[in-house]
Amino acid sequence: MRISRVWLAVVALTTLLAVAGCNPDRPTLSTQPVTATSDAKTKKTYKDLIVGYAQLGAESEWRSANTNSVKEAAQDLGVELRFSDAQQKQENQIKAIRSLIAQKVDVIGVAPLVESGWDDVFKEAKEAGIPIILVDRRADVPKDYYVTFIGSDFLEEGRNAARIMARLTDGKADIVELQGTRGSAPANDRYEGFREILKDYPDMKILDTQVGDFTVARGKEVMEELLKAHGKAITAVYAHNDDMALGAIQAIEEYGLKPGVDIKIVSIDATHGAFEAMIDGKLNATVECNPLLGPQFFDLALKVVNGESVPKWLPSQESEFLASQGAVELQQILATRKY
Ligand code: GYE
Repeated sequence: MRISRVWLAVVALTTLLAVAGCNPDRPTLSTQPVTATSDAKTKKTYKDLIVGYAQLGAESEWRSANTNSVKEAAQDLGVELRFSDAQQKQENQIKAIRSLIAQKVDVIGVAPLVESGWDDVFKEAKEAGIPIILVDRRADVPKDYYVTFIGSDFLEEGRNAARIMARLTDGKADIVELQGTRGSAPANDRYEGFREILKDYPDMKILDTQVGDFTVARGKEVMEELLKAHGKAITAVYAHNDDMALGAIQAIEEYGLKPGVDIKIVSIDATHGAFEAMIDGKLNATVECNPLLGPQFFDLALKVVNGESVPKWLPSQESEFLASQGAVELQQILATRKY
C-alpha cells in the first residue's frame, strides 16, 4: 500500500513535469533561480505604506472599537499610521486631512462626521494624487473624489430596527426617537429606513424625535426632556445607537418606569454595553453595526496604491440580537465579541 502510493506520486510528478514542459502557456519547472519581474519589484507592501486616518471623534463605544481596530491592524501589518481625532468637529477633520495632504501620505482614510461640506478638501487630495478611502460613513461628494467606501448599510439597519420594533409591540407603539449626530450619514439613513417600514404599520407612531449626538450623556438628557413632555404616553424608544439607548435607560429608571418592560427599546451597534443591558432585560434588541474595519481598510489601501481595482462600496456583514434570546445565549455570544 505504502509503496504503491509512492509510485503513484512519482508517476504523477513525472507526468506533471512532462506536461509543463510541452505546454508553452504553462510556467516550466526549472532549477534556474527565479528573477523578480519588474511588476513584483514595483509592487508596494504594507511596510512601504504611510497611511493617514482622519477619525471624527470618540463619542461612543462603537467609535473606540473602530479606532482600536485601525490602530491594531496598522501595527500588526507594519503600516505607518498617522492618526488624528477631530473631536466631533468638521473643521478639525478638514484641517487634519489638509495636514495629511501636506505630509504626502500614500492614502487617507476618513470617517466623515457629516455628509456635506467635503468637496473642497477632497478635491485638494485628488489634485495632490492622494486617494481618499471613506471608512464607516459616506460623504456627499462626486464619486471620483474617493476611491471606495467601506461600511454599513445604514438604511437597512433603520429598516431592521423598525421590523424588530413591530414584532416587539405587535405593531402598536408610541415611539420616541433619539437621533445620532445631525447631518451624519448613519443618522440620516437610520431615520429614513425606520420610517420606510413604519408605513406598513398604521398603529406605530413617532411621538417625537430629538438629536442625542450618539452619546450616553445626551441620550439621557434628551430622554429626560421627552419623558417630561410625553410621560407615560411613550411606549417605545428607537435609539440610533446603543450609547444613547443606555442613557435613555438611566432616564427611564430615574423617572420610575421599567426600561425594556414599560418602554420597549431598540437600538443599533451591538456593543458590549448593549449586550449587558439586554442580559439585564433593560434593552430589548440591538441591530449590529460592525466597527472592526481596520484590516479591510488597509487591504483596500494597499490595493489602491498598487493600482488594483477595488469595489466602490464594501458593505459590512451584520446581524441582530434580542433580549428574548435569553441571558445564557447572550452571555455566550458576548464572550466572543470584540466590542
Ligand atoms: O453607530 C455610532 C457612532 O458611524 C456607524 O457612529 C457609526 C456610528 C455608530 O457614534 O455609535
